[in-house]
Amino acid sequence: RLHESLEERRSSSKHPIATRLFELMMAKKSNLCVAADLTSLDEVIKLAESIGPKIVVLKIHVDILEDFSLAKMKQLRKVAKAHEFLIMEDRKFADIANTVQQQFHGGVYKISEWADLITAHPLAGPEMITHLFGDSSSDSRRTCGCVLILEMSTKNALTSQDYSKEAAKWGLIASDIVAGFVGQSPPDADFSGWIQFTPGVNSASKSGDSKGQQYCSPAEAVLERGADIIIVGRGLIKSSDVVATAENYRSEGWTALTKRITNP
Ligand code: UP6
Repeated sequence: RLHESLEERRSSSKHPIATRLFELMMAKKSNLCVAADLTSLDEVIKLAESIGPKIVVLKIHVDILEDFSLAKMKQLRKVAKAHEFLIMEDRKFADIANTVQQQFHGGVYKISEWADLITAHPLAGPEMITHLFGDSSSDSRRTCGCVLILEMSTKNALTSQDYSKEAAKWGLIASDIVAGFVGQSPPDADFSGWIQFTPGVNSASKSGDSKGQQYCSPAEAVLERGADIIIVGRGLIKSSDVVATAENYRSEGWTALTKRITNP
């Protein structure tokens, strides 16, 4: 995977959302996902309008929003359509399939109505992954991709090598559900149609956030850790010029990815 072109990888992808994401990356020359960890959806929409052209994914945590409404989510979807990026809900689902299905489709948030990608911990086992979106007739199997959390970025995370190795195997079996994974290194079962998302990226801070988060630079994430897409949160949203900062991360991330592909 690491040295294959995005075009080659797009053609081996088995999930329509991963296919779309490869296309967006190539068209926008971007492998930047911004973690819009703001507490107001109005603010998220404003941020998305300004940095939309630079990013391929906007990642949110719907349960930290104080002004959530489905009407506002529709507005965000319009921005996503206009600027061509995907919306990832970083819900980190982690329960039995029967519960997760309800969390995904129901409740207040109705995540299945607006998310292109969701994250899930493979903790509950392979059946949870295969049944995540509902039965085989569920539209969500085509409209939403699961991103498996194989490794976490934090100090002393319990996502050991054995754990992520086993989970990656389950992901391969469910390749019609899984569009990619969150990780800090390429998994053993490193299927080229999958997209590796790597959080814990911050150019300004090497030391982490004093609450267990650990950071590396965009180049390290891509060249040393195997990231296809870098996830940048506070490194961008706390900056005084988010558009300029987005351009810096886009350019650093994309240069590193191009270098990895062209100089194996
Ligand atoms: N995230 C991590 N590490 C993981 C998985 N997810 O940091 O292993 C998510 C966090 C946050 C973002 O939930 O939304 O990525 C990182 O934000 P930061 O850049 O501000 O630290």
